[in-house]
Amino acid sequence: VKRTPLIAGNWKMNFDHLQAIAFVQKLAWSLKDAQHNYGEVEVAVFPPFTDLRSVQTLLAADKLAVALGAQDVSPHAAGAYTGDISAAMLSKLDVRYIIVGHSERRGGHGESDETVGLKARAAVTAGMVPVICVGETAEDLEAHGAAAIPVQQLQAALSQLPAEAEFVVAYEPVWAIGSGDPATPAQAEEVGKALRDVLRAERGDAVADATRILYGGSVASQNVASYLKQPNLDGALVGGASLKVDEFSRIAQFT
Ligand code: G2H
Repeated sequence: VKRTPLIAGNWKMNFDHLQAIAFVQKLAWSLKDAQHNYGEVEVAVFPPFTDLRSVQTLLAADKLAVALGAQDVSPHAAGAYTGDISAAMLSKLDVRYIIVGHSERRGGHGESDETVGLKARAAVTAGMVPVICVGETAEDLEAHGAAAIPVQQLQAALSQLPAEAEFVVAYEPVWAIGSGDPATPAQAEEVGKALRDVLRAERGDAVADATRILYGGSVASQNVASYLKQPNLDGALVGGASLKVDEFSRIAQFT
């Protein structure tokens, strides 16, 4: 089954909007230069909220082949939620993807499986594609093995999503994030396979075959190809290495 790989750059809390413009411009040039080096791949950047408008304007004006993503979204549609950003607001900025349930939100902001599911649903309702992050901590790994917690997190998110929803799954073992110590390709594939089995059981063959499952956690240009070779991994969610133009561009040319 053929799925277009997705290379997603999660900037986290880095780059103000001026830095964002400079970065995306350089990235687009670099990708254009390298176009003959890679096959079909989708590249997306996930800037902080304050950068989205600037990046949107740049992408639209120059017709650049980079998709725009957001790092989070409110589960609520509108109203008295100080500090929150709604899915409708993001969709007006040509945002296509929204990360939900990143471990830095689950862990650092106490987001439950239910909240993550509601955020994914808010993204879908507003016409966008949630990137549902799942992953086990070092303690989970020790106690339950690699796949059990990611599988449970995915099932919980799916229970909130309508049958026709399009979404992406990102497997990010918490112990591998920002550590420089990524999961081995075989470890990541094992969980990728378990997640695809969940998709097949809960949503049927068409969804299981079409849905992209990304690996995230210390992805770099030297290791990205080894993940993309795995039958159940279809891309990467890249943090630290997405902040360097040359490095991120090399990652996008993994083939
Ligand atoms: C995991 C990943 C991107 P990094 O959080 O979401 O970050 O590549 O820095 O491990």
